[in-house]
Amino acid sequence: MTRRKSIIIAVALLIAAVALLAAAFGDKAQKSSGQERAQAARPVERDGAQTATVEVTDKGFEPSSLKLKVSAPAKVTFVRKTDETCAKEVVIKEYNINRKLPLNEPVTVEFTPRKGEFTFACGMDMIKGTLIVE
Ligand SMILES: [Cu+2]
Repeated sequence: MTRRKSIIIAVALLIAAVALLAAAFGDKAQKSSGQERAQAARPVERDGAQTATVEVTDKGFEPSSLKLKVSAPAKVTFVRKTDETCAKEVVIKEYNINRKLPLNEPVTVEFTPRKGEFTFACGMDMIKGTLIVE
């Protein structure tokens, strides 16, 4: 085998190894972010506020829990996507928030989270979600 050929083979093996590693790590990264989403969604920082969107679907609030940072202004936008729900308003008792949710109309509530766990719910307190503030 010539030296040139063995270099080509070595490079090909290296590329294959890198591709395998990338596939393995990419898969792992995707899995852990999926798990995170199932636990609690994290807000996105925008204009000095932590922002997040919660949809009302036939499954309830999605995501059903949000992790917020304490004392940083929060803007949470609720969008009701279905008529097949009793969650036509959202209530966050501890923050004196009670807003109607017209179909497909984003409604943003603003508040400054205090440490603890708080419930957001429909007007009858049947469909619920959780704000985890830490
Ligand atoms: Cu309800």
